[in-house]
Amino acid sequence: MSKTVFILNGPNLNMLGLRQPEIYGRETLADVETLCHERAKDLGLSVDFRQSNIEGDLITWAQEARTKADGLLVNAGGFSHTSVALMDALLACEKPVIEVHISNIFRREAFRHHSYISFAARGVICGLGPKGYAIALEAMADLVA
Ligand code: CA2
Repeated sequence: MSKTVFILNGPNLNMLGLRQPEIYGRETLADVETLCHERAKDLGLSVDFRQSNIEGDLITWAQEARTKADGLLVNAGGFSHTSVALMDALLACEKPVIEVHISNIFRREAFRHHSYISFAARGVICGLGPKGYAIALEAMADLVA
């Protein structure tokens, strides 16, 4: 049985590729999903790729991961910098979490430099664009093996 990785994307990531290409590039979230499925296939992983603009959805999915996933990749978008509740849910799910950001949050505004998600994460990848998701999947393959 292949291991399942939830890939959870937070608010505004559905806008990828449609606006602010100077920060987030030209690839859409659908492109990122395709990249993840391709890389997951090579690694023998199964991917469940989701996006929501609603904090409660992300929390519910983190809770669902406790029984339905072996690991999680999380780009919580703006909730990374605000959500103690999502951090708590990720800690409670007791699965390895890797945090991903498309942009380099440390080269941006000071309020983006802190992420609550990092406290629940085994590792953090940022600034490498959509490729960061593929690299995170590679690391996750080792964590769930
Ligand atoms: O760099 C990342 O992946 C972020 O998680 C993206 C979030 C931002 O709040 C984080 O600080 C860093 C924003 C999601 C994307 O928002 C867009 C808005 C308009 C057009 C395209 C994307």
